[in-house]
Amino acid sequence: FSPEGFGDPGAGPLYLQLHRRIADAIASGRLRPGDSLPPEREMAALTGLSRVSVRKGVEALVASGQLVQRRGSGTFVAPKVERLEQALSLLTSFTEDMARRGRSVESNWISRSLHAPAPEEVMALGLGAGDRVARLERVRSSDGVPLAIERASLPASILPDPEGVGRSLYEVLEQRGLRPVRAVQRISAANLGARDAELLQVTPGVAGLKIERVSYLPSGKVVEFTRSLYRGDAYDFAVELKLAP
Ligand code: 16G
Repeated sequence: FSPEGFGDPGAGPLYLQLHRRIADAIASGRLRPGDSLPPEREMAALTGLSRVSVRKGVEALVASGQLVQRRGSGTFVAPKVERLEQALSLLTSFTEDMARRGRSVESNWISRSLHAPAPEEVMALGLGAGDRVARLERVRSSDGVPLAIERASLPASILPDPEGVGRSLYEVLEQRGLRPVRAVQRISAANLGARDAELLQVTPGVAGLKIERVSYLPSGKVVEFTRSLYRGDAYDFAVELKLAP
């Protein structure tokens, strides 16, 4: 960051010039994913621009996803996220999806324990009076990049020991002969709130995909009711369509 070159008549508004300069530095690799940017005040002093121009330039790069702002810790070059194409017609687990792509899987547990069910869990899981629910909450990452937050609820009759789930929920269900064979999934748009954005290491307010999956045993019994938030900048969901009869 230096004052040279700013203010060229004809080069457009100052904030756009800063925007271009940072975007060029990212494109050329001079600024790398994860690098931190100086605080606004310092950038203003280094470039001779006003703090308002610096803020506007940085905000535009945050909005386009090139920079990420994290509460309390500053502004960083966004990690490089490779978009993943995910088939919508196959009932697979996160662990299987990543293994098939030859990618690593990391799960950061937020919680896994038994609870009295909330009304929507009673409805979705078809629970009776006094039934308990196992809740698994985790951030799913691959190759070091957080991709989704998953909040799964299962009847305690299916998963009485949520602490026993290590790497893969579906692996545990499979071992017990309780692997789901059918699921209904709903996808909708969501802007990520402050806490979820922090867990996914993105800027609060960016677009995410809310996915609800209810999966079933061959008997028709519900196995899981999972609410997930997937990063909008990391996933493309694809499905094959056939001619309507
Ligand atoms: C997938 C499922 C989720 C399931 C999980 C099990 C979606 C949107 N969600 O992420 O419902 O609980 O896989 O994964 O696809 P695991 O066996 O790796 O724990």
